[in-house]
Amino acid sequence: MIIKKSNEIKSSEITDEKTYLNRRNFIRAGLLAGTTLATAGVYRVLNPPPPKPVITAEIQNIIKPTDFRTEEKLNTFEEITNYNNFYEFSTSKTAVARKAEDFITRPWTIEVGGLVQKPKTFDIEELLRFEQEERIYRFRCVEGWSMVIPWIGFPLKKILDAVEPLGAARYVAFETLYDSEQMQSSFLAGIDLPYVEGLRLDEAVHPLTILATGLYGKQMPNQNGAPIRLIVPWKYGFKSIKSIVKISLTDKEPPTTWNIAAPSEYGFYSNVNPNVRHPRWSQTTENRIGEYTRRPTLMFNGYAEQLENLYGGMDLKRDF
Ligand SMILES: Nc1nc2c(c(=O)[nH]1)N[C@H]1C(S)=C(S)[C@@H](COP(=O)(O)O)O[C@H]1N2
Ligand SMILES: [Mo]
Repeated sequence: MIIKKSNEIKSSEITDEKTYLNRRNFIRAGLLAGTTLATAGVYRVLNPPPPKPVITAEIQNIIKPTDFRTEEKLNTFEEITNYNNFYEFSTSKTAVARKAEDFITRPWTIEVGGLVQKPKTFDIEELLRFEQEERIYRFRCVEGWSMVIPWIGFPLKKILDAVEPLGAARYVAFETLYDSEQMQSSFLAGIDLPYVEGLRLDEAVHPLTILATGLYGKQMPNQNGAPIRLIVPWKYGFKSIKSIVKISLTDKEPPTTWNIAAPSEYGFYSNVNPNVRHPRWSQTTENRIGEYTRRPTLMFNGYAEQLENLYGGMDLKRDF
């Protein structure tokens, strides 16, 4: 999650980019002397094709509650599906779509267990038969960009209720699929896999917290975390773990991927908070994808009123 604002890019780095581009031209020239086959192969590496348009099945009978929807302008389907963080596939936001194109998401199950009365493995087809709702939420990445996304899904509480948490359960741990055959990001991603995340149980059962099965009325595109991912709109985007295969109720705060990778930069709570700097950049404003001027970041990403007393007594300055 290393980002640079354009005004922080040094001219030396820009020169590097030019040298790099010249080298590409030089390699291309050299290829003219090679065989047609090799030329074609290397040409494809140097000029990756644009991602194919995403086509996923429609989700039927979506209900559209009047609450849970911001009136702000939606980001387009193209924006939402071509600017992604999904380190298992690539650390480049614009490359994830193409790298995840052939990701296999059927059959797919989520195992729900731990401190529960009735552990259960849910099949994705069963979860898609739950009543599906549209939730139009702001989505704010800790890197300083944001979008407005019309998610489809259902409250996480629905599956938690079904397994009947025991009294000792206080947290919920989530895990993403890790299949090194299909997910070939470089070791430079710098995070341990599988990707893991967690919530406090009261955050997990909050009505704003959903398991999302799609967006724009269609099943989840691979690059956005097919076939099912978490959405917690008042927290930084990295809490919203993708392509979930396992959920466990626990009595201890579960480990979380970005906290393990950089504990001084990413905490467990990670509530959106314009008053708490990331150690390397301010969080007071954000770049809404598609807009030219930065807009102010809202406390709890604009969801403070709906959270009621979730963080009563907590020192929000230390909540990063
Ligand atoms: N498994 C997994 N989940 C993940 C990530 C990831 O790299 N792997 N990236 C996170 C981050 S940093 C963000 S901002 C969002 C991005 O979601 P989007 O691509 O749908 O916008 O996914 C989050 N969930
Ligand atoms: Mo993010």
